[in-house]
Amino acid sequence: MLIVGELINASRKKIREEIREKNYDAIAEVAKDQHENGACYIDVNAGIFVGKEADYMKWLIQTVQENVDAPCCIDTPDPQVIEEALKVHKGTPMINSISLEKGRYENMIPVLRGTDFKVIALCMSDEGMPHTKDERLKIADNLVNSLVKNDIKIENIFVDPLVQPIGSGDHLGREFLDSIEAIHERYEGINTICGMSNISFGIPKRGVANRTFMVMAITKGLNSAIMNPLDQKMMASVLTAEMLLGKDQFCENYMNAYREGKLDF
Ligand code: THG
Repeated sequence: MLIVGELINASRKKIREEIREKNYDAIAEVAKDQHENGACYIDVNAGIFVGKEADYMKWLIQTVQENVDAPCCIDTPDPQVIEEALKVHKGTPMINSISLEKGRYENMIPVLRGTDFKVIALCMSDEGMPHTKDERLKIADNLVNSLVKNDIKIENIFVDPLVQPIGSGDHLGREFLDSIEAIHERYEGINTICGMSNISFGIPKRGVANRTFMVMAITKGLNSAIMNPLDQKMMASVLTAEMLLGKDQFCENYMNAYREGKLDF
């Protein structure tokens, strides 16, 4: 499982204030904590700072990369913010994300063309959020084909079928899971990714729903997630699911986690 650490996101109250005040040490700490606990990419999102998003985004990237040896997952719908961010980012970033929405799609393609960037293809269009597997696959098809035509390697594409709250419809968990499975069947070598916590929006005891849904998605082939690597119970579920699916040779990761006390809670 390729883990993208989600915690540096201005939609979180505490982080919002730390970004606003450019509190270097606080952001550095959250970056280091996530990296030490298994995040390969550090998501950075300054989306709530309208008009100042690019400035804060650049500062976040520099702060993260001065403190951890990891690329960022540049989390913004705005292609101009991505372009600004790329001026300071070192190494090969993950772009979060391209979608079929007008303005986003056509302005993002020239930025991505021929690069080795990891690209999240978010299943969203001007028709709004997709609900069924078929709606998701239609958007995914469109995005994957156009990315490949623009010289993005299939191994660098991360399709996000978009998790939606189970409280909005009983079928929404199932449709999401089926789309993960269908995407892996259709495109050999592709990756899938998602932000899991949306599934439990509006219901109590969100953690157990998030963890259970994660395990179900891993069974369908999910191989990357935007998540909190400091959430020990979630990390244990991921590790255990992968071990039981034969994706952890000689149970090495599982046994290491056990020895480090990471399965004790
Ligand atoms: N897909 C893609 N990108 C995404 C998402 C996605 N980026 C943003 C988001 N969804 C994933 N990131 C986060 C970051 C933080 C939190 C949730 C998702 C979080 N949420 C707290 C909660 O849910 O209880 C509340 C926030 C708070 O602390 O105030 O921490 O789906 N491609």
